[in-house]
Amino acid sequence: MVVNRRALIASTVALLAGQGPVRAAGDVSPVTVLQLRRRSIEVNGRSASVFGIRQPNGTMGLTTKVGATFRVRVENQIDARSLIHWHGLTPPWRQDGVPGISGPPIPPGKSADYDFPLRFGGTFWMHSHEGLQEQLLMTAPLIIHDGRDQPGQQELVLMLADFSFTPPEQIYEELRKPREMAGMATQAKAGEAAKPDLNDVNYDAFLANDRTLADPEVIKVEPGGGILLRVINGSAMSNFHLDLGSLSGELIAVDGFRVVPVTGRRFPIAVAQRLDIRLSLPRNAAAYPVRAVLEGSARQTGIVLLAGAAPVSRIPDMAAQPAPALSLDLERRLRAVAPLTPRPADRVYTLNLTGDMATYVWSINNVPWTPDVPPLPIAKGERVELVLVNKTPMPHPMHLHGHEFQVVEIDGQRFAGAVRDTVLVLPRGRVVIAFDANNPGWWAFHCHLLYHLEAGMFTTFRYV
Ligand SMILES: [Cu+2]
Repeated sequence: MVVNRRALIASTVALLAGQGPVRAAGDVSPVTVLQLRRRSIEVNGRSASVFGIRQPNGTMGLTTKVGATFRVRVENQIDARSLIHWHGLTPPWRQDGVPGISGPPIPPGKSADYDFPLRFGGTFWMHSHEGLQEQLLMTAPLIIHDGRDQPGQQELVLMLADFSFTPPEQIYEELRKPREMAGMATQAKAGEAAKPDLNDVNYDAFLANDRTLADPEVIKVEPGGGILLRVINGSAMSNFHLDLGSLSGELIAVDGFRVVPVTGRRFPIAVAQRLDIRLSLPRNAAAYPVRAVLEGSARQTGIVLLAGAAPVSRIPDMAAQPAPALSLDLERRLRAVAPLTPRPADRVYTLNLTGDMATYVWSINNVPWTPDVPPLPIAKGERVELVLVNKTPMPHPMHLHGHEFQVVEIDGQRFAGAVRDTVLVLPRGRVVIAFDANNPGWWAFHCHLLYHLEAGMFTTFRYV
C-alpha cells in the first residue's frame, strides 16, 4: 500500500515537473541541483541537528542573474516529505512550493523540477513551506544579480535566524496549551497601556549566517571599499533592528525591489523581509560589527566586517540598550523606484488579522485556515487592494505569494510606498497593499510568523 501510494505521489511530482514552460530551442541554462539535507551546527558550544538547502558542492542556496531561467531540481534527502517555496519570486503557481496549494510535497528520496524565467533581480530566499521545517533552518539565500551590482563592489549576505534546542513541534505544542494565566497576563498587559505582545517563543540563540556572537562570522573586506550587504530575515518568529554601528548605510532595496535610497545606521527588518544596503568603508583598518537586535529585547546576533589588520573584540550577545518594538516609521518613508501604475482598485478585500495569544488560534476574518476554506476570488487583469486590519496585540508580517505588491496606505495615510512581498502590520494598525493580478493561479497569503501560519493565519486567492 505504502509503495503504491508513494509511487502515485512520485508520479504527481513528475507531472508537476512537466508543467514548466516548454524549453526554448538553444536555451542551455544548466540545471542547478538543490539537496535538502540534515546537517549539524554548533550553537553555544552544543551540537544541533538542523536542515540545510545546499548544492552538491556545498553552496548554500542559489545565486543567479536576472533574465536567466530558474532551472532547479530539488532532491529531498531527509527522512520526511518537504517542499521549497521561492520567497518573493513569481513562478507559475504549480511551482510555488506550498504543499496542498501549488502541489504535493516531495516524498523522501524523490525530487521535483522547476523551470521558469526570472523577470527581476534582487535579494530573495527559499524555505520549506512544509510543517515546521523552517524553524530547523530549511532556509537559504536566493540571490538574483542585476544592475544594482556595481563593479568592484563586494557582496555579502547576512542571513538571520532564531534557534531553539527544543523541537519545533514541542514549541508549538507549548504555545497551544490552554493557559490558566492567560486572563491575568492579558489584564497586566492592558494595564501597561496596550503594550504590544512580542516574541512568543523564548529562543536559545539568534544566528547570523548560522553562528552566534560567541563565534561570529568575520568577513574580510577592503578598507575604503564598497559593499552591497544583502540582509535576509530567515527567522521563524523574530523581528530585528539591523544596527550598522559606526557605519552609515544606504538602503537601496526592500524585499528585492528598489526604493529611493534612505541613509541610516539602523533599519527594521521583520520576519521574511530583506534589506539591500550599500556601505562605503572608511580607509583605515578597523573591525565593524553589524548587529541585529531583537525587537523588544537586548538580545542580539551579528557578523563582523574586518577591514585590514585590526583587532576584533568580543561582542556581547546582549546589546547595551533594549531595542523597541518595530515601527513603520521607515515603511512610511519608503518610495518605490518603480511603483505600480496608479489606477483605482477593481476589487478590495478587507482582511482582519484575528486571533489571540491565550488560545493560540490565529486567523483571517476570524477563520483559521483549513483546506475547506474557499479561496478568495480575483480576476486576471484586476488591480486588487487588500486592507489589512490588525485586531490583535501582536505585529504580523504578512506575505503574498506569486505577486509583488505596493504599500499604498498606513493608518489612513495614502502614499506610493515600497514595492515588496512582506509587510508588517502593527498591533491595532492598518496597512493597505495593492497588486496587479497578473499571474493566474492559486496563491497563498499569510502571516509569516511560523506558528501563526501553522495555527491558521492563512488564506488563498484563486484565479485560474
Ligand atoms: Cu502573525
